[in-house]
Amino acid sequence: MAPQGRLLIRGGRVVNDDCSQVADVLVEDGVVRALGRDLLPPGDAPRGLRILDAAGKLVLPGGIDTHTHMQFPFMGTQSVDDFYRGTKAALAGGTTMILDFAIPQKGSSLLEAFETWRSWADPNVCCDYSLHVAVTWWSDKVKEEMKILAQDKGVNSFKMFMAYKGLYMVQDEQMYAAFCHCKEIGAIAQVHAENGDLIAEGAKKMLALGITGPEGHELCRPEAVEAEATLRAITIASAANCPLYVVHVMSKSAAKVVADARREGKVVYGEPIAAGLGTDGTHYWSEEWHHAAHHVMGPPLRPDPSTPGFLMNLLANGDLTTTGSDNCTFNTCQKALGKDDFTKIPNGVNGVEDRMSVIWEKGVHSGKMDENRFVAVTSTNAAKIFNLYPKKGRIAVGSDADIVIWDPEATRTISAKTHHQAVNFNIFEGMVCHGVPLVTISRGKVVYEAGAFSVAAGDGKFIPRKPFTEYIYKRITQRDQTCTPMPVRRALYKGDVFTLKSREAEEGDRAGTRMQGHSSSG
Ligand code: URQ
Ligand code: ZN
Ligand code: ZN
Repeated sequence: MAPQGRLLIRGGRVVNDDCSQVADVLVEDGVVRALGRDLLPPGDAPRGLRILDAAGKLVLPGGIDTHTHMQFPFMGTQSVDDFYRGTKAALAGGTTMILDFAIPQKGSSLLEAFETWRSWADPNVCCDYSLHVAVTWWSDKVKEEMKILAQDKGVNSFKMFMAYKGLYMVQDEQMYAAFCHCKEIGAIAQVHAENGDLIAEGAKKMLALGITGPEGHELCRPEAVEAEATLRAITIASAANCPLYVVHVMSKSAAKVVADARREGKVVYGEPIAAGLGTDGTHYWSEEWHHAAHHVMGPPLRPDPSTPGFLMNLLANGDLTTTGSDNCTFNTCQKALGKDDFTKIPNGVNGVEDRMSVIWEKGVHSGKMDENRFVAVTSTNAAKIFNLYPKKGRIAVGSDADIVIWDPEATRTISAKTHHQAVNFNIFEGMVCHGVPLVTISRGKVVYEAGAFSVAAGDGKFIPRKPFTEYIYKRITQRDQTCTPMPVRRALYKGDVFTLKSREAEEGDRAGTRMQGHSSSG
């Protein structure tokens, strides 16, 4: 086989978010060098050039999964898909970049968390990655570290949890301070939007009622708990004039809140995830405990079976913007930590491998979106929001050669028996999906082809992201310049002003009144 430095993807339909064209794509040294018809004259291919025939197939920008938790230490255990297995599985599904979360404990350094996550990921990733960082507490040190992360470390997104009371949850005033600071350093604020106080109370109530199984997880955090927090986060972000990104929008009501806010002109983006688009919360009522427990995640999947279709409609029409997977996987024995108490079931589901196929099946094959919108919601929009565009999320001269040759007609059946993830369960088990990645190219190399990998741990790279993404910050700056409230100029008031009494004088007055009361009644 020719060395993988040069590739010619011939005759496919190249799909970007705004147009499609039949063209050849020449890849060299990890980037797209040329794009056009008949780049290679008929005859033998030059030495060192590998030709991939893409006739009749789609050539897409590799997927960007905006939300993963690989090898995440959480709820007393650690998610089983580590940076190696998780990113390898991502490639098999047509995803060529993930954005994971570095999450410090309360009181701990954000910078140290960032370096820890990098030390786990750098030697192990098979595809490119970047890191969001969570703000789980607030202090001057946190503020300073956010600035360093944004200016020197390539982090332009910070996540606040409104749930996980006592663990990661922050209060409204801390969120307001963090949002103001995000805006100052040019970052986008992200929220896990659920009312953590209500969840804690609801969980106590369910356990008191004897509901200890996975259904209790949904019952103690109904849709309103998510919708209320979503509206609160948007209100706080708007007060700070800070762009906001709502991670894992799981319910119809929360999605409507995001859609309404966008129509009111708020700079807010909503991210549904593969799980929420592909399945629903009726599984919590399964009589098989392990089946129900494997669907436990926060916010939960919703029992209303019309939810996935509704979220997909909003994703198709632009009310929702990007897609992640929130891949945070635990094996059955780990889920069983909560066999007698649903609050102890580690939260999280799979999706990093299947996100692209599930969205193709439920979004494009269903007729809700076209191939261009598919590219927008699986890579381009994320690249724009997180300042990776046009290196990522586009096939154009100069872009990174992260490319998928996609067969829109082929089908595959999702199963834990055949998936590449480490986890022993798949929430999409048995789903037949049109839309199959035939070849995945990462950093200009064929890394997955016909079911076989040719990639090693550490082949992926950390991708730093600069602050003040124009795509979102132009609007924010414009608002600062033109919408800052101005005082009304008016003539000075010259009339009388009521005299406020000091506290002592008021207390004296009250004592006097009491004395008078005594003497008149006595
Ligand atoms: O909330 C999250 O995003 C992580 C921490 C856990 N996974 C989940 O249940 N969504
Ligand atoms: Zn979350
Ligand atoms: Zn998450």
